[in-house]
Amino acid sequence: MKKTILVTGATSGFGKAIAERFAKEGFDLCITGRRAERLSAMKEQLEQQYGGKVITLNFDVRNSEQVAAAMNELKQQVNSIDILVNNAGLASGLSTIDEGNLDDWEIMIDTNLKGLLYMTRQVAPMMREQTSGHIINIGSTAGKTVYKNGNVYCATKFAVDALTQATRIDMLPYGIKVTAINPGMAETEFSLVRFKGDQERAAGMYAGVRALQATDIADIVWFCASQPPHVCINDLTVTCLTQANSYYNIKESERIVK
Ligand code: NDP
Ligand code: 8X3
Repeated sequence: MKKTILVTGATSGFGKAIAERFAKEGFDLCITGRRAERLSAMKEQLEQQYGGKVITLNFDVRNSEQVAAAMNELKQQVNSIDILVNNAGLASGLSTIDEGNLDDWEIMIDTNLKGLLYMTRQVAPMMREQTSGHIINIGSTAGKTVYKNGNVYCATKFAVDALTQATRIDMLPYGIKVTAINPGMAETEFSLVRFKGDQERAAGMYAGVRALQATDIADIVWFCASQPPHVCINDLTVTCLTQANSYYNIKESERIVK
């Protein structure tokens, strides 16, 4: 029987690349996001290209009622959810704690932390009933090492790390795998969102750097999901070659090459 993967935040970046990768591997997909037109375009393209079923669910992960309604709708359409990728997330702004914007803080906490919780709360009982499944949380190097001005974003990703560990313990009796993938700097719409549409500032983040690409992360998610049944990758941190952690990184031109 075909397997189903549910990917949150599939309209862009990692989520989109993960959805495409798993469609190619023969999975049925459930893809979510707020931008409905992008979801529809992906459904049309991926169903045509790979032949699997693509269900689109258009909701905001910050809204627990919308999450519950969407998951109830999904339960009518699929027999099981084999993999949940909690990917939807964002950084909003970059400033010191004393000058932080409260709206930015709410958005990041509500999306990265509460959104992930709402999704997990809906899907984990289904996986418990199945006594199988895999929850993959997209954390960050920002959840391993804090950096200047990253305060609240880092805190949400430290929380993702803690919740991944806790969920793994809670799901242990049911044969459910729980994995965190923690990418470093990657070229997606992330910086455009963080800097609220400032294209020049966003592009500056990746200037002179060969940053991770969304497809790199999709390959890693596939690697984690395609291990034998007895193997669970707990935690995987990945950066581009010129980044040591979320604090130390150099430009490509600073790399010593012979
Ligand atoms: P993108 O901005 O390219 O993608 C973010 C996705 O999240 C979009 O599909 C967006 O969909 C969705 N999303 C955001 N807010 C909501 C919401 N309230 N409800 C539903 N969906 C939402 O960024 P990335 O692909 O880079 O980010 C994906 C994840 O990876 C995030 O959790 C991010 O923190 C993490 N990450 C990113 C890194 C990077 O450098 N790029 C590095 C490490 C981790 P829509 O707007 O349509 O709702
Ligand atoms: C995204 C990577 O370094 O901008 O999580 O926080 S970073």
